[in-house]
Parts: sequence; C-alpha cells; structure tokens
Amino acid sequence: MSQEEADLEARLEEQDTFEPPESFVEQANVADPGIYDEFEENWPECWDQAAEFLDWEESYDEILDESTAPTYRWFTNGKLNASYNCLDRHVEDGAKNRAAIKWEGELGETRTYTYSDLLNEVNEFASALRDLGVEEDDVVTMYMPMVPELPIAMLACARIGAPHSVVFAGFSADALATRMNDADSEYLITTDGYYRRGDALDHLSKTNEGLDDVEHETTTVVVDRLGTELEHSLADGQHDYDELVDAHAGETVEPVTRDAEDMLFLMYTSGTTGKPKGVKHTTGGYLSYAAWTSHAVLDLKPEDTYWCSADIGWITGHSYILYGPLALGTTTVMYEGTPDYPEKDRFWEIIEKNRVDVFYTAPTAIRAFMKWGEEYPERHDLSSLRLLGTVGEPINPRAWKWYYEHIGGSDCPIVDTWWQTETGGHMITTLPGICEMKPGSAGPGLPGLDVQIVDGAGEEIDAGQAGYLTVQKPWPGMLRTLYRNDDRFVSEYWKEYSDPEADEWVYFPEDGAKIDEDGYITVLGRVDDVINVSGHRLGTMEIESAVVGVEGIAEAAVVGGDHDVKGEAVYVYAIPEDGREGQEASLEEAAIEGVIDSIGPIAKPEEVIFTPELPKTRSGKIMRRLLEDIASGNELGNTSTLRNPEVVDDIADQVGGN
Ligand code: 6R9
Repeated sequence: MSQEEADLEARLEEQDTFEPPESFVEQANVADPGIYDEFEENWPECWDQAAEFLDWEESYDEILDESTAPTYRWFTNGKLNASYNCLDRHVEDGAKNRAAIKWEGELGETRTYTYSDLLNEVNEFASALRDLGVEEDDVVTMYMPMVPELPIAMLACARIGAPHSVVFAGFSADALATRMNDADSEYLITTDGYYRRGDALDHLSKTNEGLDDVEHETTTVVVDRLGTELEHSLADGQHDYDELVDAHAGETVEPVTRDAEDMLFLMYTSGTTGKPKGVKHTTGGYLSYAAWTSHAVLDLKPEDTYWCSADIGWITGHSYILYGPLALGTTTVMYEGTPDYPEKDRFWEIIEKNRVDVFYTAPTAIRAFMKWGEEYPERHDLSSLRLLGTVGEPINPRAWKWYYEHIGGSDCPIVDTWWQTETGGHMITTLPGICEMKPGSAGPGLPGLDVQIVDGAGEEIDAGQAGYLTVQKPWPGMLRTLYRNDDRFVSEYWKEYSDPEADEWVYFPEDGAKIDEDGYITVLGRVDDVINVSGHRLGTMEIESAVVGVEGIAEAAVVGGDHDVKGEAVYVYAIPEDGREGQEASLEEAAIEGVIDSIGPIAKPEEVIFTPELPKTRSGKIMRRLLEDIASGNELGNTSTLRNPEVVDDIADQVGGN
C-alpha cells in the first residue's frame, strides 16, 4: 500500500459521515429534500407518484382503501399488466433495440436480449404455457438457476395472469414439494442442471425427487442448460422448453388485463414456525413500488446498465433484477455463477466489461471480497460506477468503507437498503442524491413511510436506545396476505403493536433497531427465531425439525452464531438418544445431511455440538440467547438462573475452543 493509500484509509477509519458527491447530486433522479415533507403532507395521494411510473389500462378510483385493514388495497379498480409494463410499452416507445437483459454465463458465454427480443421470447413462452393448459390465476412454480429462461418464464406468467412462485434452485427437493403442495401448483418450470464453478450439476434428479412428494398431477417444462453434458430422459408430463417454444415460434399473446389487486406472484419465506410462509404480492401496488424505489433509491435511468448480483430466487432478484429495472426500461445484467469463478475478480470483470453504472450486492459478498484483498478490484477499470447498494443484513462500517473506497473509488454514494420479502421493496435507506451517509446505519425511512422504533409496549423510544422496528402506515409494495392463511398473516405481522378495536394497525417486521437524533436507523437484526446466513433468511425451527428427524437424535436447538463472512452461521446443539452416546461422528454426519436434504446446502450447520442436556430455564425453556453467545464466542452472563447451569461449561468447551 502506498503512503497516499494508507493516509486515505486512516482518514476513512475516522470518518463517520459522508456526503454524496456533487457530480452524483447533479444528475440524481431525486435531489429535492422537500420530498420528505411533500410525501408526509400529501399522504396517501403522494403514492400517485409511484403509480405514474406505470401504464394503466384503466385508471384507479382510489389510491388506498383501508376498509379491510390490515389487508390494505392500493390503486383500487386500476387495471394493468406487468409484462406489458416491463416490455411492450418500451418497444412501442422506440426502445426496441435497447438491451433489456445482458446475461453472463458462468463459463464465459453471454446472451443479450433487447427489449424486442425479450418480448418475442415472452410471447412465445406465454403461448406455450397456455397451450399446456395454464389459465389465469393458476400458480406456476419455477425451480430454476440464473438462466434467462427464468425471467422469461416469470414475465410469460405475468402476461397471462398466472402468478409465479419461484423456488430458489439451491433449496432441496423437500422444499420444492412443500411449496408446490402449499400453493396447489400444477405447473413447474425447471432445468436439467446448471454450472457451479465449472462443474455440471444435476438439477432434474432433485426436481423429480421433489415431484414424487407433490400430492397432485403436475406438468413440467425442462430447460436444457447442459446440452449433452448430462443426458436425461423426460418422463410423461415433462416437456422440453426449446421444443415447446419452437412449436410456438412467432406467436403473440395479448397481455391479460389484471386488476391492481390481482396477485402477481407468491414468494415463500422463512418464519418463526416450521412452515414457510407464502407472501402474496399484487400487480399494481408491488410493481409501482418496485419501479418507484428503483428510480428514487437506485437512481436508475433507461440508459443505465445496472447489475444486482442477487439470485432471482429471492425477493431482491424479483424486485431489483427483474420488475423494477425493466419497468423503468433499464438494461439489467444477470450473472449465472459465483464471484470467485474462474477467479476472484469475476464481479469486477463483469462491471468493467458491461460498463455497469449501478451495482447492488450483499454485505456477505463484500466481506468475502475484503478477505480476498483489493488486488482483485484493482485489476479492473470500475470508473463506470455511479452508485453502489447493499441489502440483506446489516453492513458493518469497516465493510462499508472498504466498498466505498475500493469499489466506488470514494466517489459513489452507497445505499444500505433495509427491506424484506414482505415489504416488496426498499423501506429504510438514504436517498442517494439528498442524504448524507452514516456507515453502519441504513438511514431514515423512505418518504411516505412512518417508521418508528418502539419499546415492548409500543411506545416510541428515545434516540440511542435499542427497541423494535415498526411501520405505522401502509405502503403500496406491502404484502397483502399469506397465501390461504389470512389468520397467520395477522398473527405474524400485526399482532404485537396494533389496536384492532381502534382499527389502528402497526406492521412489525420482527427486527430490532435503534434510531439516532437525525432519524437514522441502525437495524440490529431479527428478534424472532429466524437467522440470517449470508443474507438469507432461515427459520431455526425448520432446521431443528430436520435435525430431530434424524434417527438417533432426541432433541435439538438451533441458533445463529457470529460468522466473519456469512454474518451468521447455523449452530446445532443436539442430544443423542439413550444408547447412542459415542456415535457422535456418524450422528453429526446424519444431522448435516438431514438439514441439507430438508432445506438445502445454504442451511448447512457450521458445527453440531452434542450434549447430554440443553441449558434450560426453571420453567423449562431452552436458553437460546446463551447458546448464541456460546456459538459466537461471547462472554457468558450469569447462568445461575438455569435449572442445569453445569451443562454450560461442558458445551462451551466443545465449541471452537471458547
Ligand atoms: C430484502 C431481503 C429480510 C431480513 C430483514 C432484516 C434483514 C435486510 C437489511 C437487513 C440490516 C439491511 N435485512 N436488509 N438488515 N440492514 N440493509 O433481504 O429480504 O430475505 O426477506 O430478509 O433481512 O433482518 O428482516 P428477506
């Protein structure tokens, strides 16, 4: 490191606020600080501004209908089609030759789809889906890696009014079956396989294993990603994607008119109890909100090339690879593979090659880049970048500053965006052309949102104190319900702080947070039994039930422990059944396998710790906090209130030498 660089680094370390660069502010989509007051004074009419990013076939009667709260209805009786808004209208407006998707395959192959190419592909596949029998409101499941056929299939569904339910390809066969059964989804789009670090992975066998547990007949479409590398024979009811599309070459399908409140998609996410929740998003509110936040927070412009490195299998990919950017007519980059293949500079190579203007990634990736060292970004010209973003978990100031300096060249604002599957889009973040940035703090709530930090009784608390994050007014991108489970929708999100008798509804996202004097919010993490591994939400109960499903394990407790790169990692504490003592090695293997089979490799335990007993309170509750502290190597507090304090030392001795 040169003296100059060392000086800069020392300066950065001290600095705790950063102003957006003048050059950014001058061109920012939103630069007038008056927007905060304007939205507040003019609520909910302010949300017209989001709806105006879309073309409506029929205009709405009312911005917000609160009569069925907490199931709010937005843009009532408005009519539109999401695929029309992401494709046709841009082609009609003269952008037909602009790239819509630039796809980078892991092995180095690329594909570019202009808006007109993408529209054609979507039309053909929409026609094929209809031919297979898909009707409006049928849920179509996609179990696909990052191949262009995934967004094509999603937009084809949107075109014919069939909600999609995308299941992350890294999830297990069990996870696929659970979601298809819950949604009664009779159609599945999948692939034969995909590449990971150059190896061909078989995905169809995993798909078929999942289908064995689906309780109804399904029609499956299989995309051939691997060519001859993996030969598969398709079973009855399984169709080859290319053959289908060839048979419908050149066909077009009129975009189906959807009501603003009609479901656009379902997305399953982990919650406190074992069963994943089907979060329902709508056509009008969700799409307006994805478009508006892409404009205001990500500062996207039609001429931008933008890259979000998430997987489309998560909400971030839905809102900010696909729907938001395409609604605005931007070029969105989609990368199939991992950041370190073939080398650790793959991301920077993609940015340089595509002249990416705006880049959006996760803290876990940034921490890995830091570990690998700045020589990798230094090999590339990253001067095309104008704005950086992060999402998924809190970003520590050190990682923030590294990102700012080594990727942004100390010249790009960073938006640290707090939001959730349920919120549909960004909620807490700075507006990059207006706000100063404070590393480690996401920022204020967006204009039009009423975010408050409260104590256990729901009273707003003082700056600096830790409390619970709440959102006290509805917003267009919010979930409408949990699929076929309105009761759980109310009990999961609206129970803690609402007053149903007074018809006052407060959304509780189950995160802890604190706020400073300037209204900047630092999100402290989940307060429920959900852990955040590499920015992915995993329910500890789901993992526990996988572990206790293993023969020879009597009881288990799963917690998150601190991890350098992943943020949190999965720690399993397990009690062997009587007579199985001494077989810990094979039980550990079986427990790990059980978790991978039931959820997927992302949930793989970091350690399985065997113990004859779990630490319990006198009332018999497992002391999870204590187990978390042990896993994280933290100082252990007073354990004398336990029923069995003696087990603590015994367990702690086993964990990473703490
Ligand atoms: C978009 C997404 C949501 C949970 C959320 C919170 C955590 C997300 C964050 C963040 C701190 C940020 N989270 N962004 N925590 N700072 N910028 O990640 O959705 O997968 O549903 O996870 O992730 O705990 O409640 P999802």
